[in-house]
Amino acid sequence: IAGIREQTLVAVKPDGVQRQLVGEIIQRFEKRGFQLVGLKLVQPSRDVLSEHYHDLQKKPFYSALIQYMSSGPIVVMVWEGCDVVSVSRMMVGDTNPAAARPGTVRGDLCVHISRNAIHASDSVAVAKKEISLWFHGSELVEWESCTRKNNYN
Ligand code: DGI
Repeated sequence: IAGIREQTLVAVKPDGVQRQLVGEIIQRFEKRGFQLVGLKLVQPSRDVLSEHYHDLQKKPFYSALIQYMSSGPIVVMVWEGCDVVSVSRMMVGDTNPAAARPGTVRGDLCVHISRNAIHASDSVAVAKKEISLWFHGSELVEWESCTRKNNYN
């Protein structure tokens, strides 16, 4: 079986929650065949957000980004499956929704880079860091999917 089983962090951003896209986004990951192992609705603190977006600190849009990301609840999730990190990035689409292909979350559901609805970790190493930033180990659930043997998810 090709592909390495990985975990990644996916978040529905405040605009996605406000626009009632949580169900649609979860459904895309479920239907693709990934397994949900962590899920919660949180009002993110600026401290956690500044850690999460540490690498963007010097960008001109940084303070607006933190302002927007702390403007309301977000849904954070951990998804598991073969190559889930790179496949999630493909499913999410280009950072700028105007450049995101139809069929991707951003290409189907948003229009502006400052309100792009969803986050997904961009590498396996970053995914590990982001999962431990947003979740306690005890919040992740190991469970056996009854479909797994059949569709290799
Ligand atoms: O991993 P991504 O979310 O696709 O992109 P990223 O890690 O480069 O940037 C994180 C978020 O910062 C992105 O989802 C939206 C915001 N952002 C990135 N570039 C710009 C931006 N926001 C504005 N307003 N302008 C930008 O050029």
